Amino acid sequence: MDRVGTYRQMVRIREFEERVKRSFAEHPGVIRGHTHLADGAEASIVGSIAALRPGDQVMATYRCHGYPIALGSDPGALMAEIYGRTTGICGGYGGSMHLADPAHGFLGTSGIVGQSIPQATGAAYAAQVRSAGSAARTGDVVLCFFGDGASKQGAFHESLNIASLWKLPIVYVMENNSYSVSVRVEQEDANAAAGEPLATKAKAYSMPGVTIDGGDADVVHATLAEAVARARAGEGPTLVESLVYRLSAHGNSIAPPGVPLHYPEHEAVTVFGDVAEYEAAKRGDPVPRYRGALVTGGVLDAAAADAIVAGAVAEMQGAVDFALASPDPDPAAALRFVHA
Ligand SMILES: Cc1ncc(C[n+]2csc(CCOP(=O)(O)OP(=O)(O)O)c2C)c(N)n1
Ligand SMILES: [Mg+2]
Repeated sequence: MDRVGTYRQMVRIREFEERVKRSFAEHPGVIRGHTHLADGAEASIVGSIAALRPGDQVMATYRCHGYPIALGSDPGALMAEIYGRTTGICGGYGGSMHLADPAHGFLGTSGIVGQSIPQATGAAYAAQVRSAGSAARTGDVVLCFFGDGASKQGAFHESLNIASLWKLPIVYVMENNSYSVSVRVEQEDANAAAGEPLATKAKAYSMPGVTIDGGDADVVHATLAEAVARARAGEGPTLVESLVYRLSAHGNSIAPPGVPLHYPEHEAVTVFGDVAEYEAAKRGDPVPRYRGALVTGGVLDAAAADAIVAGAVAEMQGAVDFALASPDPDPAAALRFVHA
């Protein structure tokens, strides 16, 4: 794996998310709809996607800005989508929670918890059929990202069952950030998740299941490389539980000034509900952690690392400028993709 390139991608994702977060203060009321940031999950995202090759595909949740960035999508078009502009990656029709860029293998996302799991399983079935029908045996693989909360959905179990039976070329990456909105994963008096570590659920469906430190890009990459190779070789799915931490609130406020937040409890609980836990997570922040590993290991010097950060800051400023300068959609086109 290109470790410097991995660091660069992690920094680009972090800076993109920082810009989205700041957009609510800098341009109040301009972004409509909720946004969910992936700061804290950069190592998991980039380390996973680094195991893919062209032709492979990815599906994810509403916490979705990082994946297309890692896959090579244009940050300007992603930011413009979040800003609801015609130049957005989906023409402004989708917004933050509905990013898709099939040209880069990013099949899409939605606000429905668990949605990626059956859909990615279907995409893996399609990839298997395509491969069987091609002389070259393309062997494309699908990565399916979802949260710890989504593993409580029935669709998770149905999907893993069929994927195992049919040896589908898929890797399920559960990004366990310890929370479903404000419910802790092990909270006994709530709709939490029984049976830890959650990767043990793989056993029920006769597939390998592993729990890893999702804050270490090298560990993530090594794990995914093995799981992807297994899927490509026709040996079937793997469940990877990638332990990450949500360094931001569950979702960003969409409220214009003076209007109450849609979900004020998100802001109150979230990461700040347990200050000590949050501070410990901040100390283990995967982005500076990876920088430290590269600098200490002599792979990258501090000046080069600073240049990567400066490059990402300039790039994402450009993305915001592009979004702000782009036209709003024509209201007359609002029903264009509505089918009845
Ligand atoms: C089917 C469905 N049920 C409930 C919700 C409300 N909801 C939105 S986010 C969320 C928590 C999901 O937690 P997790 O899967 O761990 O993902 P995370 O947000 O932590 O990344 C819930 C319950 C929803 N959007 N869709
Ligand atoms: Mg979660």
